[in-house]
Amino acid sequence: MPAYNYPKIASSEITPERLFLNRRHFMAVMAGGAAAGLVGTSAQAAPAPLSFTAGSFGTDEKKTPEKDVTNYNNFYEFGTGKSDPANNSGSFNPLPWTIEVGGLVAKSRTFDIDDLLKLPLEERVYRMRCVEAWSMVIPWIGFPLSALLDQVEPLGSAKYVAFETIVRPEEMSGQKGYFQALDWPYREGLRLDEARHPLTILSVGLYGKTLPNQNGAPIRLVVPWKYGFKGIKSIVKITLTEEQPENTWKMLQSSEYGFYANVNPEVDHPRWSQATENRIGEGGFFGANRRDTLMFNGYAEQVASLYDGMDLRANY
Ligand SMILES: Nc1nc2c(c(=O)[nH]1)N[C@H]1C(S)=C(S)[C@@H](COP(=O)(O)O)O[C@H]1N2
Ligand SMILES: [Mo]
Repeated sequence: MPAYNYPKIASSEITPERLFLNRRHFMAVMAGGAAAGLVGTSAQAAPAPLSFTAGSFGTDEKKTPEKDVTNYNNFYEFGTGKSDPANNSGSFNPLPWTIEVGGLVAKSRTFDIDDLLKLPLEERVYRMRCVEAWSMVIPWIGFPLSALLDQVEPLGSAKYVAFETIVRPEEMSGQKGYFQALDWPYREGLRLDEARHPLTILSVGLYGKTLPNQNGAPIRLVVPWKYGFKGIKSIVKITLTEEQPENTWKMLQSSEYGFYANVNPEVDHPRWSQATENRIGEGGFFGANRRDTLMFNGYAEQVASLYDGMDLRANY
């Protein structure tokens, strides 16, 4: 697949300072040009058509074109550049695939992706707002996370749900070599009531087909009222816990990224405003055409009550 060209935001604008003070990072940047040519491949199997019904909670805002949804990505396991995931994930094998679900549950169980694909699938057209202040509207296909949680029967002591991405350096170029951007596995977590909220889905597809590798094949989380980094990709493990789990971006820089990560235009990131966003495809990188960011990414009516009594200015 040819690399797509996008206006570049300097990485220093979006990534914690700490990364850029790291000598290993400079080495990786120097080596980047050569490496990109070696790992790029177009061997990826074509996403397959899925059957699904129209889901609830849709937005009728214009969908972001499929070529943008699948070529402008964050998936650091394949590199830190926006076109790295599309260019470097061609030899990643999302099948066969299993997800181990355990921890504080009555019936721990390993699910096969083939069985999950047999659940009733719905299309959910959701806004997605990245913490870097760009956004998209994406027609996901998936099922409510609660449908999977019901099958394992969480115990009364379970308060949180923790997620992990696969670690497979042989197929994930960002997980091998001298510079590695994050501590693997990529980790995320939700409070159990957030996880059970009907807006929260496990997605297995987009634009009518199974997920492309770069979007988190074969299964990823989508939580539309939170910043995009909560939407952990290529999940292999789900654990119900009593304590609040760790999450990757908070672990890397807790002064900039939190656990809740609810989209909130009134709480700026320490290094940039969260009041507005660039809807990809609308030319809003440099001031003109920027959209106002909505409280809870426009899903306040559905989710605000989850946070009654919490200080929303502090819960990033
Ligand atoms: N495993 C993993 N999941 C991840 C990421 C990542 O680097 N690794 N990036 C996150 C971020 S920051 C965003 S904005 C979304 C992007 O999803 P998309 O590329 O499908 O639009 O994936 C999230 N999930
Ligand atoms: Mo993001």
